[in-house]
Amino acid sequence: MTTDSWLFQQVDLLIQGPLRLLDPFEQAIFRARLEEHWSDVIRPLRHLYGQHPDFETWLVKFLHIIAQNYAHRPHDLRLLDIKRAARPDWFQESRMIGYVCYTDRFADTLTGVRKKIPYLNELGVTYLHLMPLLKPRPRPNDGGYAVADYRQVDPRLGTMDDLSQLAVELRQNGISLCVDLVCNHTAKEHEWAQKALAGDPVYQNYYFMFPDRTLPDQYERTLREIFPESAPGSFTWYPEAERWVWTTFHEYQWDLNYQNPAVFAEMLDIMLFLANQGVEILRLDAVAFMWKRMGTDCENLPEAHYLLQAFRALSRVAAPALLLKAEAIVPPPQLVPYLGQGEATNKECEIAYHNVLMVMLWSALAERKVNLATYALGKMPRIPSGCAWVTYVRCHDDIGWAVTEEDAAAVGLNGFLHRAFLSDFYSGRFPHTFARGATFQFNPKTGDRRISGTLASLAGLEVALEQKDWRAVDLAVRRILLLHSMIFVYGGIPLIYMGDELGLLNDYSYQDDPSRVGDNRWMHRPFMDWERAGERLDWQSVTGRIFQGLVRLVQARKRTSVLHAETAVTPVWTHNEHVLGLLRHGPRGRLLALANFTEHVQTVPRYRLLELGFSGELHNCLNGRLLDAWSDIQLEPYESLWLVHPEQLHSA
Ligand code: OTU
Repeated sequence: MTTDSWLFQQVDLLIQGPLRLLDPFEQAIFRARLEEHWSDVIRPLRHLYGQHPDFETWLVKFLHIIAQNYAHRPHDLRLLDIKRAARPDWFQESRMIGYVCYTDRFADTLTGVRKKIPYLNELGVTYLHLMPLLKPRPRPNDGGYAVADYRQVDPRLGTMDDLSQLAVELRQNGISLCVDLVCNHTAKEHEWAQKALAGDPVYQNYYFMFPDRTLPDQYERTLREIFPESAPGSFTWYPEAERWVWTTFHEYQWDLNYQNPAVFAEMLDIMLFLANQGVEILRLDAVAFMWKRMGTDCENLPEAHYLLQAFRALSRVAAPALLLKAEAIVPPPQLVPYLGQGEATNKECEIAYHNVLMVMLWSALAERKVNLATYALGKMPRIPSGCAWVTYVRCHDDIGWAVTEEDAAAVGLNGFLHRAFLSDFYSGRFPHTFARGATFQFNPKTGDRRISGTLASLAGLEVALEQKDWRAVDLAVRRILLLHSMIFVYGGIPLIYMGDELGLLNDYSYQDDPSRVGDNRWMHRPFMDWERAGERLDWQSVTGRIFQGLVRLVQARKRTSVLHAETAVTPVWTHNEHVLGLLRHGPRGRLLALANFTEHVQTVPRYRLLELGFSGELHNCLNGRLLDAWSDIQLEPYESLWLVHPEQLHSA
C-alpha cells in the first residue's frame, strides 16, 4: 500500500473527481507538488494513524480535501503561490515588520482596518496579525479563543467576504495577513460539541469524554494547570451528557481529539479554507497541547509535532504560499523543535514565537544584568535555515517566566527565587521597581506567578507619569525603545503589539466589565487611542518620542539586509555584565549589537570588540554615525548600537 503506483492511481481518481474542472496544466501542477511532498506527507501520517484499521481510507480522504481546496483556490492566490515559491525567504528578510491588534479595539470592524492601512504603512508594517476573529461563543470567550464556527467571521467584525477583501487590499499594500486558528480546542457551542453533548458517539469521539473520574484522575497526576485560579483542573463534568470532558483551558474550551483522524481531516479542511480566503499566515494556537498520553504532562509530545508536519506537507500541495506559525509558549528545550528538527528540518512550522527571548529581555531589564540572557539564549540550538522566529516584547497574554533551573544555576541564580523576583518586580511589589503590572494566575502548588501589564507600564512609564518625574519618563521611553531594538535585531519577524508604538498604559476598565473582570490580561489589551496617535509627529510629546523612535528602528532594520533571519545570532559576553552583546554572522555579513540594560552609562572595552573581529572604524546602523577606531565603546542609559564595518555597507 501507498506505493508510487498507488499514489498515481489516486491522483488519476482526483483528476476525474475534485480536480476535473481544472485546466490540465493546473492538474499537472497538483500532481507534481503531491509527488514532491509525498514522503513528507506520509511520514508523519504513518506515525499518527498508521495503526488505524482504515488508514488507507483516511489517506484518500486527506488527498480529497487538499484536491478540493486546490481546485477552489482563487487565481490571485495561485499567483501568490508562484511568487512565494520564487522567493521562499520572503518572510526572513529584514524588511519584515509585524503588527498585532484586535480588530474591534484597533478599528472597530474589518472594513475599519482597511481604512487604517495608511497608518500601518507609516509604521512600515508588512505583516498584520488580527487577533481571533472567527465566530466565537458569546462572552466570555477568552478573547475569541473559543470558536463556535471556523467558517464564519465574528458578525460584530464583518463577514468572510470582508476578510477576503481586506486580505487583497493588505497584499496590495505589501502586508501579509495573519489570522488565528484555534486548533487545540473548540467552544462548547461548536456544532461538533453540541452533537457530542446530545450523545452522538461520532462527535463524542471528536473530544475526550469520560463516564467517570477514573481516567481523568490518572491523567491529572501529571498535568499542569494552565489557569489554576480561574479554571482549575483539566476536566469538566457535563450532566447533560453524563461525561467528564477534557478542558485544558476554560470549561467552555473543549480539547479536540486528534487521535481521531476525522478531527485531523476537519482541521485540514478549515486550514485550507482560510488560506483560500487570502490568509497568508495561520497562527496555530496552543499547539503544545494537541496530543495526550497518560503519564506525561500532555505537552510537546512527538505526535503534536507530527500533526504540524502533516498539516504543513499537505498544505504545501494545496496552498504553498501559506505559512504556519507555532504558538507554543514553552521552555527553551521544548521550543526549538516546533521549527522542525532531524528529518523534519524545514518541514514543520516556518515560524514560531520566541517567548524565551521575550522573557530574557524582561529579566535583564529588572536585574540590570545580562548574564542569564547571554547564557540561556546562547545555549539554544540553531534553527533551520528556512525558518524564522517571531520576536516580540509584549503580546495579549501574560508573561510566564520560562527560566529553567539549569540555566539559572549556571549563572549563579536560584531558578525559583529568580522567577519570584521577576514576579515581584513586575507586579510592582519589589521596592523601588519602575514597573506597574499585576499577578496573573498564582498557583499555590508551585508558587508560580505570571504577569500582566502593557509594555509601557511594565517599563516604568505609568509610575513616572503619575509622579511627574521627567527623568523617570525619559528612562521609560528609552526602555521601550531598547526592547524594540532587541527584537528588531535578533532575527525573525519582530511584532509590534498595538498601542506599544504610542506607549499606551495599563487599561483598568476591564474591571467594570463582568465578562472580563476575572481575567486581568485585559489590562494589556487596551483600545487604540487615536487621539493619542494624533500626537505621534510631535517630538515634544512622550508619544512622539516613542513613535518616532520606533519608526527610526523600523527604517534601520529595513536598510540592514544582514539582519535576514538566515544570518545566525549568537549572544556574546561583552566583558560588562550590564551590556548584552548579540553577534549576527553569516554570508550576508556581520553585525554586533550592544545594548545597555541599565540607567547608567556603560563601557565595553575596545579589546573585546577586536576579539570579536570588529576592528577599525565602526558604523552604527541605528543613527548612521561612525565610531572611531580606538576608544572604548560608551553606551548611554539603555542605549543600543548596531555595529558593522563600514566596508560592509558599500559592498551591500
Ligand atoms: C493561548 O495561550 C492564547 O494565546 C491564549 O490567549 C488563550 O487563552 C489560550 O491559548 C487558550 O486558547 O496558556 O496563558 O504553551 O501557554 O497556548 C496562555 C502554550 C496559554 C500556552 C498558550 C496559551
